[in-house]
Amino acid sequence: MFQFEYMRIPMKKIFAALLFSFTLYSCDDGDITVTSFDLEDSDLSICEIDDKKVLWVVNNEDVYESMSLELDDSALNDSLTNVLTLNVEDTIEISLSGEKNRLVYRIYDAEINGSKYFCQGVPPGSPRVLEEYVSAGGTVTITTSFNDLGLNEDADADGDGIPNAEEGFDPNGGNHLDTDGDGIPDYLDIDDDNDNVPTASEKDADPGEPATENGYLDTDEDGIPNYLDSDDDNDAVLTRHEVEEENIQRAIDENDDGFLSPELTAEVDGLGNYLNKEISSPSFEHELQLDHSIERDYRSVIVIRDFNLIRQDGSGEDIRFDSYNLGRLVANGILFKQLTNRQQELQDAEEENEEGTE
Ligand SMILES: [Ca+2]
Ligand SMILES: [Ca+2]
Ligand SMILES: [Ca+2]
Ligand SMILES: [Ca+2]
Repeated sequence: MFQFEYMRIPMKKIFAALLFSFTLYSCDDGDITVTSFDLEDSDLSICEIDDKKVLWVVNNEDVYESMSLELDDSALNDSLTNVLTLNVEDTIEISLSGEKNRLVYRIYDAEINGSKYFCQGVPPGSPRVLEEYVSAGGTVTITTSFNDLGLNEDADADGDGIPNAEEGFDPNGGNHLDTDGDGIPDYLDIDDDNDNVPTASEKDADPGEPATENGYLDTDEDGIPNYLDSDDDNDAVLTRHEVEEENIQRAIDENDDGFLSPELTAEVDGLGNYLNKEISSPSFEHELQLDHSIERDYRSVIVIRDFNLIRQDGSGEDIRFDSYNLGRLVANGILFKQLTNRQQELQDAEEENEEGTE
């Protein structure tokens, strides 16, 4: 709920205040009697125009209204319009003052199309604005977190098809499972056993193929599903050493997740030699690892504190808010770069080398 200051005072006074507001609005021409600001805690949309980000929500149900927040601040992400910040560590605070940062509430005479209205340089002439309130003062706080965490069925931060709950995700943080010890916890690791076959391409068993109790492919039937088994055919040669270096390099260059298909690595009967225990040589020893970058989902919650909404018709109406929860903005599929410990080591060594030769 929004918090008018008078919400905190005794019942009799609330009644008086409600009477007062009824009187206030009943003087209006037309039939507008609703000024509830009941757009709180909404799912927000965003667009960027003239270097300004506009967050907005509209309601076309019983009254045509919108709440929009315009922000122009260097603390916000400047390269992706659909995400406010990638900083999940700190809360961003923006002072809601001046022309550039402001909250605006409007009532219109007809249905409003938010993306047309807020995302074009000049707002269309129709619908017409009947009432407008603009903020004075206040502080916007933006708190951003990952929106792909948790233990529900659908939460799968790395998108490898195995939900966080099955990948040893620790909801309290700090103690996540890391099967291959590469520094990336399983719930963020697209290759959980570090064998260079992405989990997504080695988890599924076709009908008739050996599988674990949970239904995951287990070629060598040792009870460890292929996606957690560094030697899928149990021929004592690691899967990562049964695939040619140049195939791995091509996969990294092209970011082609399906590269370790049996076709590409086939030796016998269309079966990759990493899945064929009869073929335990050659062994292509190398240290290459797949690109472990993933896409992640973010959620920003926007709360505005200590401000007034001032009616723009000169009536002097001025409503005080202690705290207004504007809502949340969800941004999906944002590139999240990550390196395994080994990749980090190699990168550090390379950088040191470059510095040495300068
Ligand atoms: Ca994983
Ligand atoms: Ca793997
Ligand atoms: Ca196995
Ligand atoms: Ca093997």
